[in-house]
Amino acid sequence: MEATATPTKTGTERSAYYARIGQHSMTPLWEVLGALVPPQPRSPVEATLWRYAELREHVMEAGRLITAEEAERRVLILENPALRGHSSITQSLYAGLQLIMPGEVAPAHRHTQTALRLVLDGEGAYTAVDGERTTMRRGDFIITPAWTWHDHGNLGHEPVVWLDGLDIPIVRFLDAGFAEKSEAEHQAVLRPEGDALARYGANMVPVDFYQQPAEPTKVFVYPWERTIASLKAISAGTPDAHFGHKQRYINPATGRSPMPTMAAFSQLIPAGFETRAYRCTDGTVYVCLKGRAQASVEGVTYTLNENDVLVVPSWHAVQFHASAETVLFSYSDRPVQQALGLWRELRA
Ligand code: 1HN
Repeated sequence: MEATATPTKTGTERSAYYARIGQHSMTPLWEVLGALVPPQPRSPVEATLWRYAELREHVMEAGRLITAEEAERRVLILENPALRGHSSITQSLYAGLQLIMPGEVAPAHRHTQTALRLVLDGEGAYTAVDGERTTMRRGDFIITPAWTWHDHGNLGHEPVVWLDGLDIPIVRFLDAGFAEKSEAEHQAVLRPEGDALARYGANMVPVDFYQQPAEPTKVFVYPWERTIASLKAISAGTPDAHFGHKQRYINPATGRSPMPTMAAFSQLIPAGFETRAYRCTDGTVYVCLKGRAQASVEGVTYTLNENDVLVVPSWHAVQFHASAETVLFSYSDRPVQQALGLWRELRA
């Protein structure tokens, strides 16, 4: 019979043992159990603010260093300082600022990662998704569903910058990524601009259309004009204590997030309003589209101006105080957490 361990076994004996079992690719659970199963999320992600006024010149410099064609996508990744080298803004999400110069084309490709775009700066660019082009205007929220062909172009006279949000870390975690380049630089235009919104985005769908579970959303553009009109109309009412006036974007054919892996939101916080402390398990990327606000994340204050990006890690308490009427766009991995029964929130 093997001798039972006494609690007094020395650190040296244990280390020697760990080294021996290490030779067999084994490691003791008891050294890591607390970290593996924490009583509540302890995200390594750092709350971080990217100030567009400081970033813009660096983004523009990329326009002089590399062409969109050479780069395939000319993007500066917003990399969380705690996750350098991982191309991630949170553990599950990617964010980047993409620049397209007048006359340029970002060639057609497709991949199993889902992308969202939020247009920030400049006019005259378009993005094409599965045969339909859409003009990109500031504040427009545009989706490139997984495995749909997409290319971008700039037909105007100024540089155009948008935020890309992708589920790259999720797809990488699952080792489920595929990608393909098109032979053609841009895809054929099969339908006129606005077709998807007219057919699927006017509280009606074609008579014989029933969305299939794995089928991508048909509505792929949520124009700023519509978002701001609804937020403004709603803001005549009483703001929610934790959010101000907050809406989530849906696929109207399902009532669910238009992307299986990411949720997107828009909220209006009235001038002078302070939201109460709020935590949720989905680390969230916020973009200030309008106004100016102070964000307090676990007691640290950040000032958000137009086009600034703030990441709030999982289970960090966040509060906003709007100095002027503020509109925030945000996205997170909430649909994944909800599908898995993991999502939680706490309203103080
Ligand atoms: C991508 O396809 C785009 O289409 C942007 O604009 C950023 C980052 C990683 C992988 C694919 C785009 C991307 C990307």
